[in-house]
Amino acid sequence: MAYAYDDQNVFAKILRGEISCDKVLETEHSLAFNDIAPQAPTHVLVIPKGPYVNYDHFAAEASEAEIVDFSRAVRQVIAKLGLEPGQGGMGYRLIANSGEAGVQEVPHMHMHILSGRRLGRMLP
Ligand code: DGP
Repeated sequence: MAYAYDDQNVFAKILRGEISCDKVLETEHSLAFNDIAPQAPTHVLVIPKGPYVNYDHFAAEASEAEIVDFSRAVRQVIAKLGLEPGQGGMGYRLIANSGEAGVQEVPHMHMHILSGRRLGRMLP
């Protein structure tokens, strides 16, 4: 089934410059900015610039250049904020809510980077 991308979603508007964001980092294919409703002292969202609905769509159809760029952009944010575990940083959690079960609200692929406090366990 084809993925249907809605270009009126809020992250598409941020990418077009129609809505402002608190930018953390930008690369050729990715953009990172602070979440508007932070769930932890550090809460950054990383999005690909391409029109991908969710992680599934991105991983299936993005180019290798976009996927590598995105993966490195996540890591660059982590390094910029000094979060690297085992290298003086306190660590972090990555979350990519996708679809209904994941309770994804914004239908543009995004990765949450959460840190700044010890987060509750998610798995038993
Ligand atoms: P999710 O449930 O994974 O789709 O999370 C969407 C996140 O996007 C949520 O944590 C709040 C954030 N968000 C929604 N609208 C905006 C916005 O206009 N600006 C920013 N920076 N973040 C937003």
